[in-house]
Amino acid sequence: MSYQTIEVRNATPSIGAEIFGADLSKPLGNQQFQEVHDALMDRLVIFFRDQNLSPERHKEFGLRFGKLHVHPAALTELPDHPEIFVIKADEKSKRIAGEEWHSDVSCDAEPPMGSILYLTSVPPDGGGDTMFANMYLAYESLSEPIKRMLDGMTAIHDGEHVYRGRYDVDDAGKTYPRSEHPVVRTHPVTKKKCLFVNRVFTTRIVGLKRNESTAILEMLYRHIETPEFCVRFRWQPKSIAFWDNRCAQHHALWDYYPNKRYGHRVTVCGDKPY
Ligand SMILES: O=C(O)CCC(=O)C(=O)O
Repeated sequence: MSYQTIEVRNATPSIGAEIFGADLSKPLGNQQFQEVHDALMDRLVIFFRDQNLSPERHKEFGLRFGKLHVHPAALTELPDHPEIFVIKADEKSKRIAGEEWHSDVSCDAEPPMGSILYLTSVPPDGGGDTMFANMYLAYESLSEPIKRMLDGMTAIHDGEHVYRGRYDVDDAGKTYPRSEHPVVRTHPVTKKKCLFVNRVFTTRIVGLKRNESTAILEMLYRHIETPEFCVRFRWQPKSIAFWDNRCAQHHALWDYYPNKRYGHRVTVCGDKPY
């Protein structure tokens, strides 16, 4: 890849890059937008530092990449911005978002294409890093017999056990998304295959006996976490991570209790996996 308006410094050989030369507080020109998009396609997750992003600008930046997603379960904490999902933890938290490896809201029929997380407050003594893993590499490094077995299989992704009662809202009578997706999906832009099952939402592989499904999913979940597929991002206030949910999974580390961590996430809609 060659870039004219930004500098892209890879964070590891397999995933992640830090982007220099883009000021996201201002609208991006077409050339720079294309280069940021290309860097995301190439690196799966991109990082920016020292950005000043109001909720309005955050949404405008997300809108360059597609329609904005509204979370199916969380109460919006910013009444004027239902598209902003607040990420926060403090001494009162009993859990945080993203403590297990996952792809955002994969229970949706059309799961999000990408998520743009902007943190303004990070724990004072360190901690609170986010890990990202490359799902192309996870697929490609499986043996041929396992690839053949998984190609053509589908799995159920369910929001019920994840979201029911989670956000302290009365959700009696509410139904949460549940969808069937290919275990191996094709990325709509790069056309490459990637693994698309995750510990948070995927409950079973369709057509297998329960113990077969559990064993295969557990094998895949452990495989997905292989350190060589991963990058670990250390946040600073005003950092941004923008990840492609179609080909990357992530895991937020909660090693900083009772300290505070706060930010806003804008999520870009995606399409039906195939
Ligand atoms: O807080 C983070 O670093 C990520 C949280 C998360 O998993 C998410 O926004 O999907």
